[in-house]
Amino acid sequence: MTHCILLGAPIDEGQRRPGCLMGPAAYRTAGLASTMSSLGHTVEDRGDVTPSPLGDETCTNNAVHHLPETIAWTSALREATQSAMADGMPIIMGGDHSLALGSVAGVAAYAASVNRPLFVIWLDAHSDFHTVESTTSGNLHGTPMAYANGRPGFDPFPPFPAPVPGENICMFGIRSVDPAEHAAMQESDIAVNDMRVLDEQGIVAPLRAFLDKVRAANGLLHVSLDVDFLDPSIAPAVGTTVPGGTTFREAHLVMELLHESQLVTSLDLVELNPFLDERGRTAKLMVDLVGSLMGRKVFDRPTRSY
Ligand code: B3U
Ligand code: MN
Ligand code: MN
Repeated sequence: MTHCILLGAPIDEGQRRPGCLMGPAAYRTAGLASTMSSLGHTVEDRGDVTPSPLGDETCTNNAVHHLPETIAWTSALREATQSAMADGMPIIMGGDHSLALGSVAGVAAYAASVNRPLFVIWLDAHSDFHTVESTTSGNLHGTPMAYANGRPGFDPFPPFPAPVPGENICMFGIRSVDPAEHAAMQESDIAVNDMRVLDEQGIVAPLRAFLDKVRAANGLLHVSLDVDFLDPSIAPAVGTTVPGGTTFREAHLVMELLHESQLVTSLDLVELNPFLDERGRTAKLMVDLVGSLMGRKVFDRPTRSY
């Protein structure tokens, strides 16, 4: 039984397509809380986080937009996530992926305070490995993984509390990487499981290998689930659709394996844009995936010893 703490992060400013700010309401409407309580968990909805007061930060990259707003969200979410970690499993309902600048910072600060290493699984079509300096779109939702990894190029932001080393980061579903991200990732130890890897090896082997590492290190595990990890044919409610994403069955399998591992300690749900949805189907699919992550299954399987 897990104590699940819902935090709403109605953020739109990390990209240019309005609508992600309706995400938390859509998750509540689609029954996220009742899904978890029906699986025997306790649920506490702490409502929507309020951004910290706006600063006047600037940067030299003219493409970047909503920098002070994003920094204000980052500091509020960092605090809210760090304190939720002490009480249970935070589930941050976005909101675009810029919310992970704050959520992962909060989890990292907590991990450092309890002296445990942090591991991150990034489920996304994109690597989100830009810095404030390298982004050409100026959309800061393309930067949180680089911030968490401690890359330079985030001067206007508070320093990341305890950077996550590349070998503690594992990405799945990747199929859209910009040249600057590509160059930086070549230099890092991040396990990048792009769609080619998933097509060739399946999702199970690389995921189990990473979970084995987390378990061996007694790590905390943060999962960041971007709607565009999924194929747009099953999850249309996202601003940046990229064809060739994971299937319904692959996505549920990832969630089931994550549940079986009992390692996940925090979760982001990001990039849902309910304005682009078809009768709530993407919101419902995301809630169903959380159901699998939290233990919904048809039959019990013998527990795998890691
Ligand atoms: N890498 C591109 C595209 C992108 C990143 N994240 C999303 N899209 N959702 C950029 O704008 O940084
Ligand atoms: Mn993303
Ligand atoms: Mn994405």
